[in-house]
Amino acid sequence: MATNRTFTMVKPDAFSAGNSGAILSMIEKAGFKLIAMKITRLTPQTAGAFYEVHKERPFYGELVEFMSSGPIIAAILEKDNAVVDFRKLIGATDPAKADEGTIRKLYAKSMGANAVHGSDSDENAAIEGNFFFSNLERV
Ligand code: 3AN
Repeated sequence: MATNRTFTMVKPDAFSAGNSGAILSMIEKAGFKLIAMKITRLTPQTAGAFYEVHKERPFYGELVEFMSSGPIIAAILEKDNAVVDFRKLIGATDPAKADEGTIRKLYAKSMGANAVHGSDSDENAAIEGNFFFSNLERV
């Protein structure tokens, strides 16, 4: 059964371009409620740990370097069918393949600098939310 929570990040490219507010607005207008949120900055070590599942992928080094290159916003979101609906809202990993009206179509620059993260499963949503937030930091 699908849980009702997912985890997202506004990535360094979107944060530094000043697109955080517009992206969070799209997320809220799509019906997602903010359960936890913070501005933070990953180090190469913490970014490496977060993306541990991609360790064997050829782009791992580039991904870790990019995700630790500047501030991000991390957030837990709530909505029925959150994981699947959020993946639809953000669009394909490659912005060139993202549907019109999706966050990545509007704000992503490339496969790496693709504006936002969205959990790919309920299990990962819980792991990723717990990576950033304690129980005291969420409603
Ligand atoms: P998604 O974020 O859409 O779930 P994944 O899980 O395939 O995509 O990849 C995780 C992250 O790794 C992506 N958000 C993207 O930033 C980065 N990434 C994926 N493929 C590439 C690639 N070919 N080159 C550079 N970065 C990539």
